[in-house]
Amino acid sequence: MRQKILEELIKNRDSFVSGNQLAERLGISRVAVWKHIEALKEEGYDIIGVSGRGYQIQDSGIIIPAKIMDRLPQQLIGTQIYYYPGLDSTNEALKRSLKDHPPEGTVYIAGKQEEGKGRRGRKWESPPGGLWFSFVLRPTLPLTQTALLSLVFAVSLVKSLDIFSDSLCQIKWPNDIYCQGKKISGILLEASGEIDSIDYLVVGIGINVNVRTNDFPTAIATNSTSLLEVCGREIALDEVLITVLKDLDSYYRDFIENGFYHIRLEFKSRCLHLGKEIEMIRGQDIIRGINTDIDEMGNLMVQCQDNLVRISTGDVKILN
Ligand code: BT5
Repeated sequence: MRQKILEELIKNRDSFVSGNQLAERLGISRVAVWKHIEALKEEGYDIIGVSGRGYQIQDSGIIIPAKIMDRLPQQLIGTQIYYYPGLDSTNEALKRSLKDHPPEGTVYIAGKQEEGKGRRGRKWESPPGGLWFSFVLRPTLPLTQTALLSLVFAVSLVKSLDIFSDSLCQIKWPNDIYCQGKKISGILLEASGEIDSIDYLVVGIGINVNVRTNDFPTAIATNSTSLLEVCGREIALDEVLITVLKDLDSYYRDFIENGFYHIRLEFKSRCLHLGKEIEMIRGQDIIRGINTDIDEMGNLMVQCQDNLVRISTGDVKILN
């Protein structure tokens, strides 16, 4: 019933809906309507109530899981979808839920995150208007193969975002998505288990959809963009989500069935710095050279003065 009230409020988001109207449409008492509205507010939905006029929902970017799941029949990724108006981090919330054994492919989405996480303890800005979500997989692959998934999902994301952005997106190794030279999306993989088989993999994806990056701290704002900024108009969050989940599912299946071979070629064709001079920091060393290749294990190959260096982790800085 709570879901139905939410749907009514979203359908009529431009006006107020009175308690009487909701009660009549849904065949419940006004007191029951009031209780459900209070419960929705407690869950974090921004609903205002004005006496004599009724209720109005303030958030335009709400995702209705049932509608998304209807559009994704027989998909592994999106088998179950949960939407929360606000969370600390979808990765953290999904990891907390793992003790209840959610089905593989379960997705957690947040309207905003208070403690969105990047890699290596970095922070991820997650205001309302973006797509912030995580899903759980249990691949029966060794950890080395599982690590390739961050590149696989990056290829999947550029393909999805191309549909919505007016210019082609590119990948900064291993899995940052750039558009017009600025970061628009990032991926965070967290795995647990043994080296030869993992228990679970939580994949977190952040996409700046209807986000104004000027509101980010200056150091981040100068290097980030959003679909809103690239296209100059708002894009329906649920349409982006459906496209992204479909592509993630199909790339995941393709990788499990056919391996990394042709996905690697796609990655290379979309890589922002292949053939360019880059710099990486490894421990105390600075590695500087031409990025000549991405190998079949997903490593970055860098031709330094006299030797070819293989890099498996780190952040790329593009020199020219
Ligand atoms: C990433 O880390 O790019 C992974 C981001 C994953 C975020 C998703 S959202 C859903 C799920 N739940 C989570 O808590 N996280 C995942 P990294 O490569 O370390 O990039 C982090 C850096 O990107 C920061 O240090 C900033 O410089 C920059 N940054 C932060 N927020 C950004 C944003 N919204 N857009 C563009 N750049 C951002």
